[in-house]
Amino acid sequence: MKTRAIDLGADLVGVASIDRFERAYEGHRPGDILKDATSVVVCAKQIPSGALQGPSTSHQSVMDAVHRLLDEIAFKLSLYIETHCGGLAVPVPADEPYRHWESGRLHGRGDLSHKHAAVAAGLGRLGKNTILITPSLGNRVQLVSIVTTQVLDPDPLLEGDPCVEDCRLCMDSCPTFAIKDGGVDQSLCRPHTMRKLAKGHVVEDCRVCRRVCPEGGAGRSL
Ligand code: B12
Repeated sequence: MKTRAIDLGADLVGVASIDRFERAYEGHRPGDILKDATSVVVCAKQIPSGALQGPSTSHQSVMDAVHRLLDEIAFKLSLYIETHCGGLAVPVPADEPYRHWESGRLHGRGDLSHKHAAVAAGLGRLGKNTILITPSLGNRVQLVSIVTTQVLDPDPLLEGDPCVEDCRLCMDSCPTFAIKDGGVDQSLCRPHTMRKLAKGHVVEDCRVCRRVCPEGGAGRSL
């Protein structure tokens, strides 16, 4: 299954057992997505570090492309699991759509949180900016998950703090100081991040908490 995921274009793949999701919000656990779920497969795809430096139009195009690619990997891997391993498999959207939305505080939640699933699958740990840092590709990865009833061997968890000691660059660089207590205040982040361009295109303009992280991608300073 893992070889197939890599053949389909994933750069990293890991497996989590569902007992590792007990701290997830009710309604956002693997069993809420698929009855009798036993495992979650998580795939990561690298993005070019340059996308974080260039204009927001290029960044948005990279985000759209990587999410399409990850959704396709999850779709094909789900079919592979059902055909060759057995059981049912549900691909969880890489980005949108998701069901949970609180309009008052602009707060969304994925049907399953991929970054928490990636930690549970042993792919990395969450940095202070709350996104996943992997040992080989840093934080320059986007993620997708597949929930399945197929019993798969879980990968070992990674230990330790992934951040450079005493580093607070992401928190201090956030223009709205939205990163606090291991979470992000979405009501501060979203209005600043999303920008409407002259022709009406909406792009994610701010990505500073990811760009300044010393645990970046290829060529990162460690
Ligand atoms: C909503 C959302 C946002 C929101 C909130 C981000 C956040 N910190 O969760 C906003 C709009 C702010 C956002 C911004 C960005 N996002 Co976003 N976003 C999502 C989305 C759709 C859902 C995330 C989610 O459900 N979070 C859960 C939050 C709401 O819960 P919480 O209250 O913080 O959770 C707390 C506890 O309940 C507990 N918890 C919650 N669930 C679970 C589960 C388990 C198992 C455990 C143990 C604990 C636990 O832990 C938290 C701390 O206490 C995911 C896609 C997906 N389906 O996962 C992408 C995703 C997280 N985003 C991503 C990215 C890249 C970004 C940006 C970098 C984009 C950019 N502008 O450059 C920024 C980063 C901002 C930041 N510092 O977080 C990537 C992260 C990749 C990575 N390497 O980790 C994801 C995974 C998309 C993808 N397919 O790759 N995003």
